[in-house]
Amino acid sequence: MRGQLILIEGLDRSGKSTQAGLLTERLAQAHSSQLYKFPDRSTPIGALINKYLTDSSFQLDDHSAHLLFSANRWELYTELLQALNDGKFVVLDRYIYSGIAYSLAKSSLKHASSELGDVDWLYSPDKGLPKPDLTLFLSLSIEELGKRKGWGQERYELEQFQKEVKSCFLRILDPSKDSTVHLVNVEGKSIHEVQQVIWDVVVEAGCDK
Ligand code: DGP
Ligand code: NA
Ligand code: NA
Repeated sequence: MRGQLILIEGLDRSGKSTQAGLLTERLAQAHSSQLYKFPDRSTPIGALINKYLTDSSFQLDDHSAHLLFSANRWELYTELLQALNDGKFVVLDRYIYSGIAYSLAKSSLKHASSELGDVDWLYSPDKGLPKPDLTLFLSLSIEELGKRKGWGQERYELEQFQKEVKSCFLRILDPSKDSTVHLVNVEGKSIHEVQQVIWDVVVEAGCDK
């Protein structure tokens, strides 16, 4: 039987990597589980993405960057699909919605996407990747994000840009249009409290079985 594919999305420093790790451990109590983090900086394309994120003097056209992040997901496609088909429960730390939201937040790509009819161009390179059975977006205020440790080290970690990314995420992740999407408000909550809320959503959706 195919395993479940559960995605945790959120802004930088929203705690999604911590929560994705904890969810993977929780699922491991009853199943074989595996965590994939995107971007995966350990691959050939991931190394280029890492350079783009950490070296501000390294320039890439926004369209090229968009395609590279998608190509990075395709690098792991065969392995990920195999894991699911083997019955593994797969947790994703970022995926296709980060791909759309971070690009849509750039004025250059807003224009490109509207020319081609809404966000078609932005979605197209990810078409064919397995769709998550459940997506959780960890939501919190930009003010709280700014106070968190390690903020401001990489390319996208600017308050104004994160604001824009947040509104793009909320535009493309609409629980009223897609029942697999859930918004989780993590404002002021401890790691343990957020973990519990996430687990409740996973159980409610039947994705623990
Ligand atoms: P992380 O390792 O999760 O902190 O992600 C690194 C940065 O890359 C973060 O600012 C979010 C951004 N990012 C993640 N996925 C994508 C993507 O598919 N496209 C773009 N443009 N940015 C992404
Ligand atoms: Na980051
Ligand atoms: Na992270």
